[in-house]
Amino acid sequence: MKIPSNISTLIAGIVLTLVSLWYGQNHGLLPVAASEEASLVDGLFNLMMTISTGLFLIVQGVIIYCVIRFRRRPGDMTDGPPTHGNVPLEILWTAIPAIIVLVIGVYSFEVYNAMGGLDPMAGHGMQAMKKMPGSALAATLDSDTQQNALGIGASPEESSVAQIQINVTGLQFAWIFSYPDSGVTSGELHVPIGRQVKLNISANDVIHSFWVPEFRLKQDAIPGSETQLQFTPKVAGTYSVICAELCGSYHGSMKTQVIVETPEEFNAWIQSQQEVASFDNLDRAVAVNPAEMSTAKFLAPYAAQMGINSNTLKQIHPSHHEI
Ligand SMILES: [Cu+2]
Repeated sequence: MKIPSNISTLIAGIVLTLVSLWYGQNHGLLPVAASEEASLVDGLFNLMMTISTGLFLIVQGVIIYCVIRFRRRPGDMTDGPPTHGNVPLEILWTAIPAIIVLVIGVYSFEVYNAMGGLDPMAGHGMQAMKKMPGSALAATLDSDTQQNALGIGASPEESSVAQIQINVTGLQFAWIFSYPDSGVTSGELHVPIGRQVKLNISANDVIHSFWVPEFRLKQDAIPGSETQLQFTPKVAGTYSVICAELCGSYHGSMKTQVIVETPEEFNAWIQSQQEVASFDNLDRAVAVNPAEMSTAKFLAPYAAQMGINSNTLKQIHPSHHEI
């Protein structure tokens, strides 16, 4: 039985669409989506994956079909027919990519907007910035203040309800996290599930970039200027914090962990860190006066515990931790 070619084209089109739609959702290329914001990025990525799969199958399918269908038969020494372009075809294959690019452009714009990227300076004036010579922009740390730095990761409405603020410092070659609410300083980042986290990111030396693939979020750490990143952790686990900006010879080792845990585990961790700190301070108070020590010297005993070497510590800006 001979199937009419328009019906087989239709069937091929349906199969191609179904395969593309399925693969767009099941490519398995992304790590676990551990923040609320990750699904926005994944939606965009999945759409691009769907379109790419369809295009790949069309292009490869046509090539394979033509190679077989129009192959040279034995004894055939003739030339192919002379073809001088095809205007409808030209219009079609210009219009389709144009539409695809437009759709992806509008969609990614929407995702960026939903994450607050279009209005990073939302709701604040320049007077909120206190610029200090030679140091990072002084961050206003109370939770009710408006954003005063470039940021992404939450819509402007959400940004006023940031629940946990954490100061992140990037330096060659480590990340340091401090929790202004509890006075805890750590070399690894702990965040509780379901609460909005706001990172105030700065750098002491060169440009670094704070990146957690599982959160689908990345933000530069810039010396002399503060940036922000907001997200709501969703899935418990231990993920990598990676420096995504070539920052020197040991850039590749500038890694630490972010631990997403239940609020109870998070509180227990904060408490354990406070106990360690107060115990050490007590010990130290008998021997030396911390106020007379440099930041690097003062932090040295904690360094081993946090996995930071002494060279790294020396680079900590002395004014930075006095908030
Ligand atoms: Cu770095």
